Amino acid sequence: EFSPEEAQFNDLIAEDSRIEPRDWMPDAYRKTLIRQISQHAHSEIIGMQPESNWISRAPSLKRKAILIAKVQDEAGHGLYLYSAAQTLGISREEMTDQLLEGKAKYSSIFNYTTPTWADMGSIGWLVDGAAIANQVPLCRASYGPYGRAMVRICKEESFHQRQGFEILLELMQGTEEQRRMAQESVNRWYWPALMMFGPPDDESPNSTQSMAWKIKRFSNDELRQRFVGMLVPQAEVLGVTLPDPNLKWNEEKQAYDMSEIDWDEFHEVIAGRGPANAERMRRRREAHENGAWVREAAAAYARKQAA
Ligand code: FAQ
Repeated sequence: EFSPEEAQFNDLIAEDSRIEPRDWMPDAYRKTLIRQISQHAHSEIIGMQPESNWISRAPSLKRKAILIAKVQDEAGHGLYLYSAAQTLGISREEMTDQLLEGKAKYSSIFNYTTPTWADMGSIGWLVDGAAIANQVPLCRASYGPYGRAMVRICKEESFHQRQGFEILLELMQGTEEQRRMAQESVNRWYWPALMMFGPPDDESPNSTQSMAWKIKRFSNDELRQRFVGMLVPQAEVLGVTLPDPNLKWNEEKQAYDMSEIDWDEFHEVIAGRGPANAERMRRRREAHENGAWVREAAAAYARKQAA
């Protein structure tokens, strides 16, 4: 027998309605949302680093202005998401501590380095592309504040994806050396981008419950397939090769056959041993310490206003 609150929660989920902050919800629902939304927020904030690496070296004023705007958008996404998580009863300080103490995860993808300008193209095309494929269904997540934050975030990610595609298109229409640089970058980002969707379905401990609660609408593998299906025609337009010799449409399965993802690499990166994990965390801590005076000043101002 369900309590009246729990019965109401179940009804709201069943009728595809939304759960709002003041509604009763099971502790485990609250906990998994805090986990997913805060990790998502941390990803947006740490995700500023790989691209900020190129702001001072963008090849033109126009590219620099676009890149600054994009990196700023990611900061904004982090802030909406922290706010959405706060409606579940966790404070911004707690979430920040969890990240800085290495207890909270953030997306594996941001632990890869950006040695060339073409990486700005690959991040936009592949990383923002994967983010959109994963996040468009999250616009319908059962928790209201998360779904609503996603709507705006997805609009901005679409612009980001186009600008990345356009960087690669320009390089692919350039010199031999530029084309080589674009292809080399796509080779490095393709597999890590596919890992963004998470472990395979049979090794995804959270999926079944999150799908039953309509937080996730599709499984990790379903979204990964959908993403690859999006990339194939776009790669043709660009003239780049996706670095998987086994990538082939399978008419019978109505899905792409592909090589096995290197899950050891995925687990290594999540465990903190990827190419740039240490550097990302070092810079995040440094930025947090450098921002201490801002937090102190804001708190002092708030106290003064209240008095
Ligand atoms: N990296 O049971 P599942 C962006 C963890 S886009 C690290 O399948 P779930 C935009 C997972 O947390 C990137 N950890 O988990 C941008 C769980 O660990 P836990 C951020 C991963 O939650 C673009 C464990 O493995 N997007 O920032 C990863 O049902 C350009 C087992 O996995 C989001 O966060 C991974 N790739 O499904 C910014 C989207 N995959 O928590 C700047 C929202 C899995 O139990 C520049 N999140 N794990 O300790 C989601 O959709 C889901 O959380 C998934 C994982 C699909 C990521």
